[in-house]
Amino acid sequence: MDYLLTESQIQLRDLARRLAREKIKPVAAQHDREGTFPWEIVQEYRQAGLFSVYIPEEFGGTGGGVMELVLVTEELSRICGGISLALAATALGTFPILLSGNNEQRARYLPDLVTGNKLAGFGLTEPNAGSDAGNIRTRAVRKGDKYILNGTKHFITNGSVAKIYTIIASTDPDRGSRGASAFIVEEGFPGFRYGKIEDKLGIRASKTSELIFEDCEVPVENRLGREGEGFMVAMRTLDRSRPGVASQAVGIAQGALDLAAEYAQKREQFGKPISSFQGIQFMLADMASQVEAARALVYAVARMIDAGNEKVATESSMCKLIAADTAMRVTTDAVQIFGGYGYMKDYPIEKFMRDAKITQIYEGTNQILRSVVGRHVLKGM
Ligand code: COS
Repeated sequence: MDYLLTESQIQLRDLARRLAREKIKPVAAQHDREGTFPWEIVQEYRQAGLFSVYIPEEFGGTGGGVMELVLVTEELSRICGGISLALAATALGTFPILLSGNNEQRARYLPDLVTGNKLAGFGLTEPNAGSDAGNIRTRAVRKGDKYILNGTKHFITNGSVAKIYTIIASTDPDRGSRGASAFIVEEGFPGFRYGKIEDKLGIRASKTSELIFEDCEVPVENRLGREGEGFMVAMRTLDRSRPGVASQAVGIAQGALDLAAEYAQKREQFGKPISSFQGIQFMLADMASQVEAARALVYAVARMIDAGNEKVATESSMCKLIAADTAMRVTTDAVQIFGGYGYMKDYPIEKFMRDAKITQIYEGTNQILRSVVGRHVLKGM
């Protein structure tokens, strides 16, 4: 489908596509198997300037927006949904600084993020505050010119490989979500350490860890926005990052479709390629149509955000849930087309199904996103 991309968007998409095929494809299976972090690919992202694509020119970026980020994330995820995350999760950790940082904070942190010299992460989730993001227990108590943080964040993408984290902590527990505040925390701040590194079903080339704060000292000037604005910082961030997850899902689905279509033409049964059977053709047709529908919605929402719309929670939730459900369905069907071989680790397709699953879970489970959309629908009535 022709999405009327600009010349520079086409060039960017093609650059990411080439990088993914030439650099990521040869190492994806090994990183997945061994659960290792792809530093050599991060270096490729840096050299290609991919960390800068969604950052405005005034902060050293190339002036693109969410649309550029989704184009790149989709192409990288088409080859490996895990390796794409070093970049996509850095964007998630950078959005709060872009959206809510003051001039001094932006000047201090963005130069290392725009080049990818440092990776970023976003610390909202806790063991008892996942979907119920307003229920965070990590405390931040002001003492003079510092805040003292205590608590544990978990399931943090880029945890242990990022150097800069946006952390949501409560400065006033009595006020619930209105008592949350956001802080920029650097690796190396006293009292901050990493805990458990997770062993995951999919996206195994991405690191996911606990962040532990024990009397962690954070300078007051690292608070993002005012006290009590942390929940809003988190929600505004997620509104802009969910299309990124959606594009990861579209990429994974497209990658699985590519492999299934290729395999169907090679695999022979009953003396013919299985692609000659209508049963398989119908499956491929449904998969391709669903991927295209999801992509169209993701691009529309990305463009809506880039055009400056502030109220995008509903649309951003819609595109993430549609794309993630599409990825799960399409990758499952792709495994089906591979038959028994699809179930074996000797073939690359089962990884796509494992990688797809997380897109229905993180940055808002698809159930939470349905309740965001549902509330909007009911309000309209
Ligand atoms: N943009 C701006 N403001 C928002 C917002 C958004 N997208 N969503 C909520 N808010 C505001 C509300 O307007 C409300 O403000 P007031 O207190 O001034 O009225 C406040 O935030 C609290 O909102 P609400 O009452 O809707 O909060 P709930 O606790 O009921 O839940 C959900 C909100 C469920 C939507 C939120 O907790 C959520 O998104 N959870 C999923 C979190 C998530 O994605 N976790 C994954 C880990 S992060 S990688």
